[in-house]
Amino acid sequence: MYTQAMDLAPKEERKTVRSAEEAALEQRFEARIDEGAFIEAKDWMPDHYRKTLVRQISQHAHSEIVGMLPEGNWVTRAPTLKRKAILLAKIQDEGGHGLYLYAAAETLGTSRDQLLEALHAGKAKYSSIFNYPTLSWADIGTIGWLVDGAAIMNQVPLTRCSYAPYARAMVRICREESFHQRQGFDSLLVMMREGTDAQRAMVQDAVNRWWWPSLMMFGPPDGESVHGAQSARWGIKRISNDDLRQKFIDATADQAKVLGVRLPDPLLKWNEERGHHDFGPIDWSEFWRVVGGHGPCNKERLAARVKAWDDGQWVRDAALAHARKQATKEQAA
Ligand code: FAQ
Repeated sequence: MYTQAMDLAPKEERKTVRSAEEAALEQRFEARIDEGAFIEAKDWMPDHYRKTLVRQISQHAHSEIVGMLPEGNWVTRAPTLKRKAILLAKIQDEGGHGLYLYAAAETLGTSRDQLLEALHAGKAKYSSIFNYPTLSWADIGTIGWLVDGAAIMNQVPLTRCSYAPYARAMVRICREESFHQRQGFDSLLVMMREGTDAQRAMVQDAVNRWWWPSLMMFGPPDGESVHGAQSARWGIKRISNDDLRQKFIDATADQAKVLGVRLPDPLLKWNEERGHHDFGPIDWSEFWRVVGGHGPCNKERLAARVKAWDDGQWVRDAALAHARKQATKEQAA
């Protein structure tokens, strides 16, 4: 009698056979990465590559969703109907980005429920920037200019990420973020050029508060980046944290001149020899405090997300009940 069990080698031998197979698969995977090929959801990939992607994509998705909160705070207080419509559209875009990204993470075998559970339990990270408060209307323009500006700088290289479903999601996200950055800049430009002295002061105050946290969005310095080298090796990150931060500073310093605002760094200066701006030290203790859950709004942000999830339970229940009813009807027909 031939059974499947009889085909199996003893346990130890099986392990060696499997690991030899795995070594060959890994070699092929690394060769494909070296060729610059894209990896699709059904392709074989090492566990560590999969986990790295789930970690980064889920953090990214959570950032988009939590990122709706600081801006949502100003929907009812936008100064004109036009600005309110633009803000609403922008916030909806961020929600959409979160959904594409959760879908991209799901292709790696982790469900959206699992990802959200980790967020709500305070185990998953999201971008440090969204733990700062939005104190005035100028904060909204400044988020568009600086926060979306930093997001695009970081995300354009992700359109060439080796994991194809993430790269594809990033193409559309980057197009929308670019519109967001321009609307923020436009909103500030109007205040700076046509506004009162008080409005100009409001813009300067917002820029003073958001500048350093925006620089922290790119993550810790390269020497302290835990995942940076491996993610670069795998073609997940194409440009390092420090190099992206420098590119952002160079681009933004020129935009600040057009706006007529001062970036709050007395050491910010063009360095002809380097072909880049020099800048002052970043307070990394503040960054780690915020990432560790002790920023100005961490508790409030998490509580708002948990409440939204709990309040929405009846909608999810109703949708599932409706789907079940439809399926039963179809079966009966
Ligand atoms: N905040 O080893 P690395 C947006 C953590 S979307 C919190 O260098 P990695 C749109 C990092 O996770 C903004 N944590 O990490 C919008 C790791 O901890 P772990 C989000 C941070 O992954 C605009 C540890 O530090 N964008 O703004 C941060 O190689 C306006 C060591 O760091 C993305 O997520 C941080 N800033 O590089 C929405 C883009 N930085 O996981 C609404 C995709 C680092 O071991 C309104 N992500 N950490 O526990 C990335 O490109 C990367 O994940 C980095 C970090 C560059 C963020």
